[in-house]
Amino acid sequence: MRNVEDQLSLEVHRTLQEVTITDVHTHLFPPSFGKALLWGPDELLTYHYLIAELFTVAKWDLTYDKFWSMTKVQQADLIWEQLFINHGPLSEAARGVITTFHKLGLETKKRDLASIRKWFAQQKLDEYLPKVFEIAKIDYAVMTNSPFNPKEAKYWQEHAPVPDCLKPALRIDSLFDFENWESVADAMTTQGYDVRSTTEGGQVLPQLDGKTFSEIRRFLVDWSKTIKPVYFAASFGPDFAYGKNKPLTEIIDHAIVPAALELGLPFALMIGARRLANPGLRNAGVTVGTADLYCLSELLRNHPHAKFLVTVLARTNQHELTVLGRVFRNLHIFGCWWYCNNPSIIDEMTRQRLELLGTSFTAQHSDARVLDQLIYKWDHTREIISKVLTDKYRDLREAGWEFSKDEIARDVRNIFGGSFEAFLKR
Ligand code: HDL
Ligand code: ZN
Repeated sequence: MRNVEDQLSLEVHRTLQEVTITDVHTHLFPPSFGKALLWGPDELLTYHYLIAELFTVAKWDLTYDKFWSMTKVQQADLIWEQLFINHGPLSEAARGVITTFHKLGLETKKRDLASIRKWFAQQKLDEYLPKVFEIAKIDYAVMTNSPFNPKEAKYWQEHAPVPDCLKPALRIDSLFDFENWESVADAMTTQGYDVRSTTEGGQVLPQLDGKTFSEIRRFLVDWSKTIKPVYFAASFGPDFAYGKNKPLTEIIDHAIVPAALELGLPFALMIGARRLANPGLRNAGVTVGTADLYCLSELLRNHPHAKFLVTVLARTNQHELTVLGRVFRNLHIFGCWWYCNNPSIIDEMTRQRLELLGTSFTAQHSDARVLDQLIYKWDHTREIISKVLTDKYRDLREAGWEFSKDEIARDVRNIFGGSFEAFLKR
């Protein structure tokens, strides 16, 4: 009995190691976008997850301002010393740096950051990028591309080259930034879109009329013709209130969904990030909140022909999201986002999703901000999900079902991109 079990776990583990994965959400950029593409040891060490962790151990006299005034190398040295040498790198983000260096064949046990930096300095990005994709076994990664970022918009308007392994996503959080609507509207009007505003109680808000909606829709369609996105995407706080928040609801109903239907693209919603909870930490200072997913169910019900990709940040929202994934065929759930991208939660979420959805979900996305993170984020995920799937196939066998190696490979590919691509094509 034991060796049959071992056989199964070896087979599942091998399949996880061999499956080519589609990374449906990252913050990577093409090398032609210059410094926008982050890579190398100092970017890995100053990942905002590690910056937040540094301040859990740093002395009180290390103020945020003092840290932000340091050079990238000084920040990296401090994080290396504090989180890797003075304390065990046991957090997921710290262990990930070690995994990345180790999988690149670097001698991590010597803890010699200088020689690691020297190795990276000899890498040529145009050769290094495909090498990272090969080690991580990723066929392509979806980026995060904002038409509201003038620097990035310029690269797109100048047709900067984009390798096939990177695909765009049109990121439109700004359309919901009603605190700063005046500058958001300006960004669109300067590009020739007659988006109108109104003032209510001293606050500049979108003018919710047909002209504004059709101009926002035209903005989305034109930008989609330029960058050819895989999907539209926006992140929301835990206060996401479709159906209650009037401007949010009407911009989705009358501009985003019509543009998405016209182009046959899904709209990805990432819900639960409480931004600027600790402003001193900048993008490391975001926390999490439980959203009211009834609002999401209303969106799904109101637009049965539109496709929605959703991930939520709160562990407390995961079960309800998975149930929505069962009940609404126009919803595809994806990833263990950000604070859920940890072995203990990935394990729980993936078990829950397999038990409620079979393979009709996307188990993970890397959210990689630094190119080399693809290596560790996917290595760690493969290990965790290999254990989960071994248990599930064992349960299936005990129920009286047999399955081939090819069928295991089919199911594994489905939860790592196959179901996502089938959803896009449906
Ligand atoms: O809004 C998002 O896409 C988030 O993923 C944020 O970029 C966040 O900073 C992040 O990188 N999480 O992993
Ligand atoms: Zn992200």
